[in-house]
Amino acid sequence: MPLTETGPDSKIEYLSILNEDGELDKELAPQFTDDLLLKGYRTMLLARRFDERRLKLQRSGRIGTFAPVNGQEAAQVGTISALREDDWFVPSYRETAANFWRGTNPADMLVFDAGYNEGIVIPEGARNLPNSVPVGTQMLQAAGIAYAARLEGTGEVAMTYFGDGATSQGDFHEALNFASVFDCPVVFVCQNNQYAISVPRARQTRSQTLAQKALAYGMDGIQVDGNDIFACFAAADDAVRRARETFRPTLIECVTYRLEMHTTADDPSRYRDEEEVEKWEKRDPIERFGSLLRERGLLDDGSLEDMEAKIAETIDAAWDEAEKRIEKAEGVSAIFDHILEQETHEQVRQKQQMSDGLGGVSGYG
Ligand SMILES: Cc1ncc(C[n+]2csc(CCOP(=O)(O)OP(=O)(O)O)c2C)c(N)n1
Repeated sequence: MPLTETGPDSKIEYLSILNEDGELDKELAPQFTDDLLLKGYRTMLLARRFDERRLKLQRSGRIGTFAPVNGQEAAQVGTISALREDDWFVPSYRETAANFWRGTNPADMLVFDAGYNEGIVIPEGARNLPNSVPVGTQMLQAAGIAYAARLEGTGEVAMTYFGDGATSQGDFHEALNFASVFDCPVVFVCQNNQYAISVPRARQTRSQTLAQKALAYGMDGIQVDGNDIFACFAAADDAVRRARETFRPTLIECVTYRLEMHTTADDPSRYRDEEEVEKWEKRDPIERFGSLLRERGLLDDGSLEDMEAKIAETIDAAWDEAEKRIEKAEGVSAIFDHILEQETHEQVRQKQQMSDGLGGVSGYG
């Protein structure tokens, strides 16, 4: 029986444009205005400082748990900035930096972190979906949105975000398969931050890359340096263009690292060593991008200080607004409302239990 070659005819490539020493590949580098470069940097820094404040708020009992973005800012800002305003952003729970790029009000995020529905109401006309806390469901929603966009001929694209752990969910495989078979203009952005809570990437899959899973579904896949904002943008821009022109979906694997805990309920020192974290700290996406901006004369100690001061003001104002809104909010048990037209017995019981447990207060703060 003769053996002949079959299977996918494409391979997975790895893209890096701004390397770890801050050197830019001039041939591959996308062209940006100085304003856009600075906007990208500011958004990344805002997300990091916002996390630092949220950690303090959580530790002092003002808000509940949240998932820090620290280390993944370039993967998010690089990819999301390839979208148009009328495209769809379908996030998971860690997409703080991407949310800021999309104009999400930081006060809304704090109201949500404190447990109130009011924080995730989609503003009129916005194409940003709320954070998906169930791992993986958002990928199916993005495929469905993209399918509808193609049928309605709107020319819109959906971009959805998830982690390495989510690639083990059935939803991931169903979403990729559906999107590819039915030509859905969707970009799947996997932030491979090396861990699904305490489960390392090596225990998640034996595949050499996560990007190659695209080939099984007959779509393009690419792996990029997720701490390099230029590589993330270039891959996303290419994928968005393909989606818009041909409706074909793409899987992008951003190789990155979560520098912080999974959520505030997690202690990463129990499953990873300091050495590994230090190795990744040297590849910090904000530092790397910042060095380039300094070299180009777009950033110096003085302008960075001004930027930090404005960011601190933005965060102070967000917490002031959030506190006022929390006082007037419906109450945390309202999370049971607006789900089903008629509540089930079990929902009625759980809602009562929650109201009793919280003594009917309107918040944790
Ligand atoms: C359907 C579902 N199963 C389990 C969980 C519990 N859970 C929350 S986060 C998480 C790990 C997800 O890891 P990954 O997809 O790598 O994303 P990351 O948190 O690293 O960004 C798990 C299992 C959940 N939220 N939803």
